[in-house]
Amino acid sequence: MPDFAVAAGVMRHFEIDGELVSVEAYGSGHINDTSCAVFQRREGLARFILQRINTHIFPNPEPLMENIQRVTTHLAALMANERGADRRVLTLVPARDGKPFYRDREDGCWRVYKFIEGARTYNTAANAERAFESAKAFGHFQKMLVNLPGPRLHDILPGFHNTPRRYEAFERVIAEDPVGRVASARAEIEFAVARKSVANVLVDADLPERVTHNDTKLNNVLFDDATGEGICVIDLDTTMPGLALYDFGDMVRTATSPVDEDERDLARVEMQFPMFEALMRGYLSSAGSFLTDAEKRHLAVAGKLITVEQGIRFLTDHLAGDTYYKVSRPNQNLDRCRTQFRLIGSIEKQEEAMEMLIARLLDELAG
Ligand code: ADP
Ligand code: GN1
Ligand code: MG
Repeated sequence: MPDFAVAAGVMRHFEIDGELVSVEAYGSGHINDTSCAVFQRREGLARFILQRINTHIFPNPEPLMENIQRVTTHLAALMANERGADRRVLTLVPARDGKPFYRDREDGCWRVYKFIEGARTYNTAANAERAFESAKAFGHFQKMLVNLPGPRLHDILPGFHNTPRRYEAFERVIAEDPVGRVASARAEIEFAVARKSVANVLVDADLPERVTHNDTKLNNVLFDDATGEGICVIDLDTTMPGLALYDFGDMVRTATSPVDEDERDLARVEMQFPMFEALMRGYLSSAGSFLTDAEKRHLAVAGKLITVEQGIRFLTDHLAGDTYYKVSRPNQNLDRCRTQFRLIGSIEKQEEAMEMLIARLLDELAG
């Protein structure tokens, strides 16, 4: 988190009147540094989200911010007449030079969003209604972007959800073993290698390219405190061309397990079937109208596939010496990998039931 003086120096470059009174670390993301900045203005206190973009992972903020600007402007226009429209889409605060971000003298890149009040994120779903709401919100987000006027969005991280390429990176790090951790992760490596055949399922399926979010963790939806509605999809860094099913898959990965991603008590990790059903119903309620038959046919495999991909990403980072995801304790990436693999085991036991449910819900939809 930036200290107060640094934050004040940065915030001066944004179109905000008033005086910064406090700044504190916010959220639990693995990539960017997020803070909440409070301003004293004539009308009273006002909060803002200040983010330092991780330029190690996103070295090119211009195209990234151009994507976010185009997407948020499009969504705001489509929802302009809805109740509480300004809480349903992120609003960037421009820098004083008119750009959507500010670059400091050390090449740090910063952006500011209006704070959406009266809403919060959750790391775990707690109940089926929340799972339903999250999937409905992400499906709605995809639906509203089906007709995003051209040109194609920038491909911010090429191959981001190309699972076979993730396997290649995984195999490279095993061969190099840069920090000597391979020997102590044999069981996890074996588990991952045994699931390699699933990696190609979506890339080989000839599915339509869409504008997708690509980081549809449960905690990237803001839920209204009063109604529980999933009101706003946030964390738009990876919104770019992609496959709808990776988004659905990541909902299954993050909303069906009752525990945090780095839980050490693996007995607590499971794919909770009622949550899966709620996700399917929520997603189909908003995305059912535009998904093609080929996409619908692959809904069942998406959760397992993305959980395999995420598991090997965490394992790759552990073997590489924790260079990508933020860690706050030793072996955290290994723990994160283990929860993913445990979840896969639980999905594998329920695959048939998942397929049957999907067939039933698709029949209902076709009605
Ligand atoms: P990260 O990439 O680190 O996950 P996010 O963009 O998801 O960053 O933001 C981190 C946290 O900040 C979110 O989980 C959410 O709680 C909060 N947050 C982000 N944007 C807003 C906003 N506009 N209004 C209110 N809270 C927000
Ligand atoms: C990262 O920023 P955050 O925490 O929402 C990652 C996602 C992973 C996720 C796993 C740009 O997302 O791809 O699924 O961690 N984002 C990037 O928790 O790599
Ligand atoms: Mg996030």
